[in-house]
Amino acid sequence: MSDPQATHLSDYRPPAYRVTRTELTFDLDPAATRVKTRLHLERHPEGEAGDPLQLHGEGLALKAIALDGEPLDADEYALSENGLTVHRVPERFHLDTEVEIAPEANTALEGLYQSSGMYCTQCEAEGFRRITFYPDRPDVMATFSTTVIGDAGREPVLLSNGNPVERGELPNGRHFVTWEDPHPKPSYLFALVAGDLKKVEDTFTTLSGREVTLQIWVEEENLGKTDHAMASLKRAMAWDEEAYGREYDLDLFMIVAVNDFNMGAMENKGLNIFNSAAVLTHPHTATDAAFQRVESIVAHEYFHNWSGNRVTCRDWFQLSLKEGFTVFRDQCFSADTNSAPVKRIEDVSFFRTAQFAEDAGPTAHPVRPDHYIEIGNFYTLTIYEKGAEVVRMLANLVGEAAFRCGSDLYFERFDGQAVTIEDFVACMAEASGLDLTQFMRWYDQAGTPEIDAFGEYDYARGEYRLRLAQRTPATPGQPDKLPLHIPVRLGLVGTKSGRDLPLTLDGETLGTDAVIHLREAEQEFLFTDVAEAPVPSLLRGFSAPVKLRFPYGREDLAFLLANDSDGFNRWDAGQRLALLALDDLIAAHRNGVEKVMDTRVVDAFRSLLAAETDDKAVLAEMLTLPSEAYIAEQQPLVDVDAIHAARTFVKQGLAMALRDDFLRVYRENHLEHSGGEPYAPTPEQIARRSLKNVALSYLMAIEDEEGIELAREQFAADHNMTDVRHALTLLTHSSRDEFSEPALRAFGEKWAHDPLVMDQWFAIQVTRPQPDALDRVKFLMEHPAFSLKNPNRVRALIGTFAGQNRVNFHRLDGAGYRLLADMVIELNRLNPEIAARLITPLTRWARFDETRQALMKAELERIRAEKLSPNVYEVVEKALA
Ligand code: B3K
Ligand code: ZN
Repeated sequence: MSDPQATHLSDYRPPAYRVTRTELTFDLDPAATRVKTRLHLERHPEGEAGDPLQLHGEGLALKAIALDGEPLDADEYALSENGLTVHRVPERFHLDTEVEIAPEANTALEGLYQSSGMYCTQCEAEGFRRITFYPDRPDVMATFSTTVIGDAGREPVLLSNGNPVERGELPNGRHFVTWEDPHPKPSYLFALVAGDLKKVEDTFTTLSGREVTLQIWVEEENLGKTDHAMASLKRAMAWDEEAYGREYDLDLFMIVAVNDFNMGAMENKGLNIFNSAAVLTHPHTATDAAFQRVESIVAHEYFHNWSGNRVTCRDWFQLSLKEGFTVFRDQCFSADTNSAPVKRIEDVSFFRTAQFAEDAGPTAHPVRPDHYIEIGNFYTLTIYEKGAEVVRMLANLVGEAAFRCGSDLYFERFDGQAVTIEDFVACMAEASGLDLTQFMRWYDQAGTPEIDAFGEYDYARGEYRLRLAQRTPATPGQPDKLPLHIPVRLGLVGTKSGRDLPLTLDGETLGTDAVIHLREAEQEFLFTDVAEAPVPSLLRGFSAPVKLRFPYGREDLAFLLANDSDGFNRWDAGQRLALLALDDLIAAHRNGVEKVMDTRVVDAFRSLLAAETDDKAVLAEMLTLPSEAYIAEQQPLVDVDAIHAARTFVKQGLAMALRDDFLRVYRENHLEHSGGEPYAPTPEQIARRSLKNVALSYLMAIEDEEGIELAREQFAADHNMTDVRHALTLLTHSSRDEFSEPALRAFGEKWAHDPLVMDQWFAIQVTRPQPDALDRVKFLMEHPAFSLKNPNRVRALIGTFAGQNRVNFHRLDGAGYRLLADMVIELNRLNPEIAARLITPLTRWARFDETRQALMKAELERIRAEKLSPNVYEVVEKALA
């Protein structure tokens, strides 16, 4: 087999033929499903007479083919590994095909497959071609009519996109339902579900007074776990009307929960298919974080109905057009429904850890890539999260009103079309009158821009001079970068008053919080009438996805932590302060010097704990030390063990110094046990739980006897999964196996029937810092609840170990790397999309010492020696390039 070939953006051509209508009939069978397809086609205005008709198709057994009702002779068409070509076709015609596929044999979970006995589909990006021959590209949009035939006993429920228009009985215990989707859509939004499912139903009345039926379809035993998803859906529908003026456009909106699913969920028109982990919740089985994740994913998929479905992407290079924009939309929705500062802190914290690492590694790519081998590899943090940051910058640049006008213009002008990122940005430029030419570079340049900032206060003149220099490092295929248009939101905090000072720049008064525009490689900003010496608070709210360096002293950071009016930057000042202390300790560990705790960190934490704060959620974030992964991001060369030792040292130092404060905070916020209110995922309750659980984690860091007692009680009280899981994690990660072993056993037995809880049980154990973690992974792989065929299980056990247990994954004997490579090799055959994602930690080899580099590369080489799927091939080639 020849090496897989790349597709290039510069090669884009419109399709030669377009499909005006698609009629499908599925006769379901696990081993031999028959798919009959009638395509109504016409030549594209830009196509030429004589152009052959080319259809994608993979793994399809063609049973019949006819053009305008006439069966085609073997020499009138050609079949290949990738599809079907009909040599001569008229200007307007219909084509009938019939193919056979085997859903039960589909372990890649793309196209039509079976999950827990039910049939379901995943077509984005290129799964529809595994269902039937089709121009499987997003710029071909058609109305669909879909008839699904199944066994009335095994598959009483038969679903597809749109509205059901006909149903009936057939001989041999079969029955059918026909669905009609009036909105033209690309094939990637097609969906089919068939099985023995039960529904929960509700309604939503749109702004214009139309009543929409809402259904969530689940297996019977999960009927009690849909309330939160349903409530989230209704909130999202109302929010999209309010924030974007977007109403739902069908009479029926369905969500289906599926156990085997590669991603979180999929926005198929009118029939969203969800990974069960992204929709099912119950206080006893799901944590606060899971409740919030469900809310945001339900909203995300719903928002796609406009940003993605009604207006879609011209080609897959434009993927961030729908994903970046929709992530931005779901982030704003979650900020509005929960604690806005905490939402921003969580998003940025994740972004700076994971996306920065991607941007600095061998798979770095721009928000709009210009080539790919396998588009399935491009559902990345860069496309999604950096794409969302870029839209956020746009929204801040043009301002709220113009952003709304721009989005209205975009949805109206391009409704029913497949468009590009330029089309979107042009609407924003038109609505605001701003020139966004330079801004477009954000879409085309990979890598994280770095800003070096220097400030100088002139007492005599009352001036503050801020110098900013930007530079974007080279990334694969992009050695040289141009300066970007970077909005830097800032304030100058007076060191005497502790307040934001009024800002005057070039004679213009800007208030006390303003955005300055960095466009050049180097630029100077002179603020006048600055009454007192300030500490600058830069990049407030993380106003651009960049790394900003400023030579802050520890006193400056403690000052900002206490005084900054921007909640995000207060948190960030605390993180920076902790990082400086951690740097010293990492160096001490490496040099074998005795470690000393920085008292300024202790003092800063003491003040935080003493202050009467009403935002407990933000306080919990401020009391959380930077993660090992984030600390690693800051180091020139990652020393896994030194980072772990340093972080543990700081945590223990804080716990020893502030033990009584942590105990008090725990007690003050731990109300549930004493007959308090029932669990609810409200911002107030979540804030209290996070704060007391952070406090408990400090007490457990020193294995304080009272702390251990509290953790054991919290576990035994069994009040809600957030508390139970946290307590079990702390016990399991402590050295007190006499307490954790019985607790783990009890938990494992109690929840053996619930795979989503067992995933948490796996994750708790494989993140244990003790040296037995890797053996546990191997042991748990033999557990009856584990299966390599289920992506959630693989992620919970193997993904979590490799991604989150840094000391054990990076063991110096290479056993962690070997285990991961073994799994990648097996999954390469079963599920290439999951296999390719799993490799990520190995691709980061360049960040480690020579010994680890060699071990990691050897495992990558071992993978490369296999017969690889295009997915794994692309990632491994880049990693070893
Ligand atoms: N659009 C889907 C992604 C599915 C891609 C799988 N290869 C999920 C989402 O972003 O909403
Ligand atoms: Zn999406």
